Amino acid sequence: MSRMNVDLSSARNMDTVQVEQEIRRHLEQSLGVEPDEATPGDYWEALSLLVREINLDRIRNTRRGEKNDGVRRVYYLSLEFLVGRLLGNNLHNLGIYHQVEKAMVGFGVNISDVLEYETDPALGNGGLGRLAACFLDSLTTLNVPAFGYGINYRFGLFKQGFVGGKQVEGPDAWREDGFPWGIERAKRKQVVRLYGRVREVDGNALWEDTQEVLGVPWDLPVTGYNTDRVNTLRLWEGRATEGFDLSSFDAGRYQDSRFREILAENISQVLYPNDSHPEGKELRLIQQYFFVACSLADLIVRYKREHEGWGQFTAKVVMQLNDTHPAIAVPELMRILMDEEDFVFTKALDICRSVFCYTNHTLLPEALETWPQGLIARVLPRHMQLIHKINDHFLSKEVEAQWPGDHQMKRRLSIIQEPGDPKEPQMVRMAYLSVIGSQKVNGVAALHSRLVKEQLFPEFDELWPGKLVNITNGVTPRRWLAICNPELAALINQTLKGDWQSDLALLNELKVWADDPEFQKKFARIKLDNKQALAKVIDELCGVKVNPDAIFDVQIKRLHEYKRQQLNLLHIMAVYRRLLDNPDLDVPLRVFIFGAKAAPGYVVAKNIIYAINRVADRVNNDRRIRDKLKVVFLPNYRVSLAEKIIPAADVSEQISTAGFEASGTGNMKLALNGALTIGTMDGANVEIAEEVGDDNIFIFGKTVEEVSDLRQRGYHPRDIYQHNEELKAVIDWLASGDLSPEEPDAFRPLVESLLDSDYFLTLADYQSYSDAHEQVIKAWKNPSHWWRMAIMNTASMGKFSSDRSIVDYCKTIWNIGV
Ligand code: F58
Repeated sequence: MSRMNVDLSSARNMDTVQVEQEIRRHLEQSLGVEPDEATPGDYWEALSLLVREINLDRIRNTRRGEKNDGVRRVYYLSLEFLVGRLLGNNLHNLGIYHQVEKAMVGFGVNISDVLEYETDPALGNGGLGRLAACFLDSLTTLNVPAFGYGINYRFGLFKQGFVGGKQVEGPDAWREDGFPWGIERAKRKQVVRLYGRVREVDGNALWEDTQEVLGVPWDLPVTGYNTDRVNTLRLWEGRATEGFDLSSFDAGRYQDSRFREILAENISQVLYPNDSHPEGKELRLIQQYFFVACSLADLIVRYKREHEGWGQFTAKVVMQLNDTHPAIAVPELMRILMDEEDFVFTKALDICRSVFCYTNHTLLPEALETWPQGLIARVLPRHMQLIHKINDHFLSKEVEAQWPGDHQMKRRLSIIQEPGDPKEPQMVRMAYLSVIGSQKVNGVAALHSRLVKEQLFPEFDELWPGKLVNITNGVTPRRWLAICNPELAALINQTLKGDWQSDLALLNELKVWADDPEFQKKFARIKLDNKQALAKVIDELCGVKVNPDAIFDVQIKRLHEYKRQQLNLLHIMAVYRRLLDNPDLDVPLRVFIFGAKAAPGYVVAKNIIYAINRVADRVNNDRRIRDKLKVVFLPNYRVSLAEKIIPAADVSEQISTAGFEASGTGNMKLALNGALTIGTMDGANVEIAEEVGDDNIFIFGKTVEEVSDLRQRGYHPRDIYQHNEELKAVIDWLASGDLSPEEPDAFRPLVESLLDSDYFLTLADYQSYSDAHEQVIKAWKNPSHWWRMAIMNTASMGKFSSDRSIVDYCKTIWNIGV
């Protein structure tokens, strides 16, 4: 391949002609096609190769600079990274998006068609994975030396389709057709050991008879906005060690000889979509250990290359555990330090407690990971010993010092949970292991962090005051405004001085324009354009025509009972009935838009999807209501779909039961793009309300305190059902079989969950939610008021940039100057 004609370090300054030459060069010389016969796919590939070339050059420069400086690095360990499509993002960060757009016009090709060609890697479930991607973007933008470490899954989160309204899951072989961003670095492979047994020799622990698998790294360059730094997202892939085990094969143990291959091939095959109940999958535990072991070995090699001895380790390395999924890193580092590097136990624990930090993303008891002790002991025998050792030390020294003789407290704080039923296994609480092995523990929004202290880990907070902290989540304004909503970005550029993309607080200056009729008109026009574009997508995906003049009311997030898509559904059903009762009702047109995947084993969640689709079918085809109401469930919700929905949203549904949504980040993206929130006082909604002011948000429902009061008094959903005529009517309708005549009991899981337990208080919040929707309608009927509110929302989102979150992490947790 011939070299590039321009200097890579100045890619930012490339003009349209140079860009055009470079695209032509790649088409002709890398792909062997003439521009006039090239498809959008070819253009995409040519552009990606061009960007890859620039990134590789910069990655070398970044590394060189770091080696010379002996920098402190952040390692973000996460089983999920929802990076989204990369070409548009990279072009934007390189500052050549517009040149490329123009060059494409020259070739007679629309850049949107080219960008659409890229697969959207679904290497995560939801917010936790997307947060990791926003953080990598911000780390790089802020010039923080950082690595992301994760798994290069062959199959990402399942592809969602609907058959007769029910969710069906298909495989997501996202990189089958090639993915130009990934760079395999076979030379940096690591060996990971599993199973086997531990033998004590002269006081040393020998972990023997293990099975070995290889981890091969696959690097994705991470670019930042307005910086030449390129960080790395290193994803590990499982491979069998060379050859296969001839001795087992000769001895007739064919299964054993194949074992390594099967195991290795399976490790990085699939992302587990388990939600609601953690499945005790051995393979998931192996995945966790596999990526942790590879990552630790890798970063230690890097550390040793740059430093003599271990003296600088805690100064140069900090590892953020994204939830408890990488928690096995704590005993793994202990093992390395004690068994391979001759550290004594207490010193090794001190080091762990300097380099690890843990982010908690949930209070839901069933979502807090535990593993059967026997399973860990079998798969990772040495690690189980070390967990016991950490636990013994913690209970006998630290808990004992704080609460002398208090056995009850020791039982409560033990990493090993004693089962209620002696027949059940003892479980290892990964959250406790993470807290005990970390320097700092953070929640992801102010309310959540308070509840982490008060409800989840009160004893730890008492034992180690100051260890539990808050870092409110954020989102990257590059992907979630500049790139996904270019018209609004252009309006903001025209209106503000300074670069809001690097300093989102500058948006505040838009407030003076909130009442300006001309500005409102432009803002409203942009929203309408975005809604027109989304209407097309809706038609393509759902075959439903929606009117862009309608209110676009959006709920996009994982499907979970605590997020209460069912509350939205009950209200929609009520609205429909109101319209049937009175087709002349003076209400604005409304389109309710859903996007969500349900974990395949989560029965009620899937039932909610089915119910929404059935109601949608009925509503959308009922001429009596004269198109006043439409309901659409967009299939296969993912980052690239979010980028189309969010700029087009008028209303953002953030309606979780108070105390359950740790933060939410969709709430921030939607408000940033001028959608008004209808929401509970939960997660980051609380801080959004604080920023936008009570007049610019629709808050409803029980607060955390009211939820807990109600529970204490005794909650009886059937009482509410009996006393609320409208609510009773819609639930009866759901239960009647009318929506699914061929399967009259179809919605029993949902109806029973609502009437028998209603753990998430859907019925308790129903009336308040319905009233809040009336307020939404009232505001919509007054356009100048509506657009003022919408502008105020965009203008007030400065706090929710992930750049701010990362600065907070640097100051509060990582001890890095930015
Ligand atoms: C989410 N967690 C929180 N978990 O629900 C959300 O409030 C928060 O804003 C976000 O993290 C970022 O802090 C989340 O996305 C998962 O996806 C689980 C991963 C493991 C399997 C079960 C779902």
